[in-house]
Amino acid sequence: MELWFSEDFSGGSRFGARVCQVLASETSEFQRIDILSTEAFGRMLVIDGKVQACELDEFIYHEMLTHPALLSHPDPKRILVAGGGDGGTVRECLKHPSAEEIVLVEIDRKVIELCQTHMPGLASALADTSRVKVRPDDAAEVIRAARDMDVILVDSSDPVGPSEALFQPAFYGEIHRALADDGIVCLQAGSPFLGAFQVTKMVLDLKALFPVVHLLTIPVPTYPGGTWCLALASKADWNPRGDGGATLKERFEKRNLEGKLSYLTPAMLGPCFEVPQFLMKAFRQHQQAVTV
Ligand code: AG3
Repeated sequence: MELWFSEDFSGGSRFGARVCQVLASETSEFQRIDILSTEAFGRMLVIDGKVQACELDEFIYHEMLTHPALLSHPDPKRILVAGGGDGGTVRECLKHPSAEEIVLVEIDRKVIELCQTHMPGLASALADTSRVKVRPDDAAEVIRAARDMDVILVDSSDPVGPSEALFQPAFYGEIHRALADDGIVCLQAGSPFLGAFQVTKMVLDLKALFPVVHLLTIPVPTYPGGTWCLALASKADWNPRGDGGATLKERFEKRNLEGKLSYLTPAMLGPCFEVPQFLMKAFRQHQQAVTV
C-alpha cells in the first residue's frame, strides 16, 4: 500500500510526497503537528497540513531568512526569532560569532520537542544554552515588551491560526519599537504566485514604518508554488545594494561564513535583493487597488 501526503493550495493545485513512515502525529493545544519521513524530500515537518520544513530544501529558506539580515547589521549581538520552533533559523544565527543572545520565542513547545526528537539537523542548535534561550511564549507579546534588539527574524507559519497576528501592521509597529536604532527585521512573506497581495501588502505596511524595505525571492521546492518571499526592513537608512553588496561581502568574510553555508554565496549578496518584474507589477497593481 502506498501512503501519500498532500498539501492543497489555493488556486486548485496540490503538492504531494510519498510517505515512507509517519514518525510523529500529535495535536497540541494550538495545532496538529506531523513529522513524516518522505521518499523524495527526507524528513518533513507539517503543521496543520502545511509543509514547514523538510531536509531536502530547508537550508535555502533558513539561510536566506537569516544571513542577509544579520549581514545587514554591523554587529548583531541580540537576536530574537519569532516562531521557528524547529530550530533551523537559530542554527543559522549561531554561525555569526557576534551573536551573544539568541532568543527563540515559539508558542508551541510541542513543535520544539518533536523536532528535537525527529529533526536533529535543525533542532540540535537549540541545545547551545550558552547563546540560545528558548521561550515557549506568544511572540507578539514578547516583542511588545522587548527593546534594543539588533535583529528580529519572524519565522512564522501562514497567516491563519496562531500566526495571524504576525501579519498585522500593529505587530510591525511593535517590531519597530523593539529594535535598536540600527535594528533589522526579516519576515517570511508568503508565496509571490499564490499570495502576491499578501506579499505586497506586507512590504507596503513595512514601508509605512521603516525607511528601508527589501524583498527577497527564493526557491523553496516544497512550499506552495515552489518560490517564496522574505521581507527585510532596516530602521536605519542604509541600502544593502548601494555599494553592490560590497559591505555585505566583507562581513561575510570577516564572520568566517565561507564553507558554512549551502545556498548563499558572497556573489549573491546584492543580487538577492533584486525584485523580479512580475512582482514590481504586483506592487503597482496593489497600490492602484488600494487607492481607487
Ligand atoms: N515557516 C514558513 C512556512 C510557510 C509554508 N507555508 C505552506 N506550506 N503553506 C516555516 C518555518 C520553518 N522554520
